[in-house]
Amino acid sequence: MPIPSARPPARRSLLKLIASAPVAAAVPLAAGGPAAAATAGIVKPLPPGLFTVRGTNAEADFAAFRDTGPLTPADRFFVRNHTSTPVLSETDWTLTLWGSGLRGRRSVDFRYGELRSMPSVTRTAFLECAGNGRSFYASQQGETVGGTPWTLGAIGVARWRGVRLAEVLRRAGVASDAVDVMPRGLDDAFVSGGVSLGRVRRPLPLAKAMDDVILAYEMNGEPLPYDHGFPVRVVVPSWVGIASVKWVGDIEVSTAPLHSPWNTDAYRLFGDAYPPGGSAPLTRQTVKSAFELPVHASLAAGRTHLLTGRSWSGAAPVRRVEISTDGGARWRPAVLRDAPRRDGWVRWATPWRPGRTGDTVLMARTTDAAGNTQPARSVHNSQGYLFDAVVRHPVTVV
Ligand SMILES: Nc1nc2c(c(=O)[nH]1)N[C@H]1C(S)=C(S)[C@@H](COP(=O)(O)O)O[C@H]1N2
Ligand SMILES: [Mo]
Repeated sequence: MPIPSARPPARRSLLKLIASAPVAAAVPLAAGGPAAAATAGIVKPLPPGLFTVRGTNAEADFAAFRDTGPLTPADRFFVRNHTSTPVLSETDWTLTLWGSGLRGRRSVDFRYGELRSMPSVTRTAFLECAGNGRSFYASQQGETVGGTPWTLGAIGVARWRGVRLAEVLRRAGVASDAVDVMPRGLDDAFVSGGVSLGRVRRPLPLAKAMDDVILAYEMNGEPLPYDHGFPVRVVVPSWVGIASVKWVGDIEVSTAPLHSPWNTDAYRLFGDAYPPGGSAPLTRQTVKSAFELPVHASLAAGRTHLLTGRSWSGAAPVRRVEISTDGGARWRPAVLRDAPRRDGWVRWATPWRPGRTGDTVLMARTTDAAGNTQPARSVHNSQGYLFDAVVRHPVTVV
């Protein structure tokens, strides 16, 4: 079997080897076990009740968040992989900072142990794919968009611990005229339409890098799982998930603006409402809400049900959540069960006692403290990013 010569064994994904083995040699395993995971290039089990596999990615089942607390357990956290999860070793790992934006242009290496011994920060923040909710452009607005057709499960909230990127940049000798940094992952190069775009990398303005960005080595008090970036990933609070580069191996620091396919052709808004070259590169996530209830759930008439869900926004803490149980004719406030926080989500609830049997549509509409309210319709963009409209959640009263 061909083994990529540029990669030492520690960097090679075991799963890729399994995935590329002849079918006849595959050992049958129960659904959700390693065999199911290997199909998607994801290490952790993906039980069907908790995940939907979408190509190389796994969407979390939002209804199943009902029995989780404010943090999303790592085994329930969505996975978005451009290729597949590399199984890396922390002892072989090095982070290299390099580029014109370092004083003297000399590159500086950091080992895992060095990062671990530096002052740490801990911060709770959601991580959400820019394409979360993308499928509703088609199903709800009748519009064509490209990309993974996520429903609302491409989000999770974790408590990240690591080192401030600002601290690492400072120790590496960031120059006063540096403007951009570009972290790059150690996963395989991403090939799109037969063309290699290179390894996943996305520029970040120095101002954001120096603000609240973390080089995280822990998720919810445990070392990062392989699928979420072990040994170290970038976490860029409130921004589109692509900014939070997993398995980071090097960071270019530059005195000139940086570009990659992930801030030029992708992760900008293109379409009738946008300039020909597209919008500026995406930064913050938009405002959203989701019910913790299966789509097309059956609910008994004449009984009181506790409808629950979660709301979040990349712009500001959540201020208000309104619920409609009649397809948007009337709205009432939901009770917020968490103190709204920046970069987090709030759990909410409202009792509902349906009278009449038949189909109806539940809706949740969130407003954040910056005054952003979920609109009835999202403005179309060809890659289906940043869906923010109120989602129609069909249920049947029986
Ligand atoms: N190296 C690398 N980093 C990456 C990606 C990737 O494929 N490779 N995917 C990005 C995207 S698009 C998202 S939404 C998040 C997903 O993080 P998660 O898989 O830990 O949920 O990681 C980002 N970082
Ligand atoms: Mo993403």
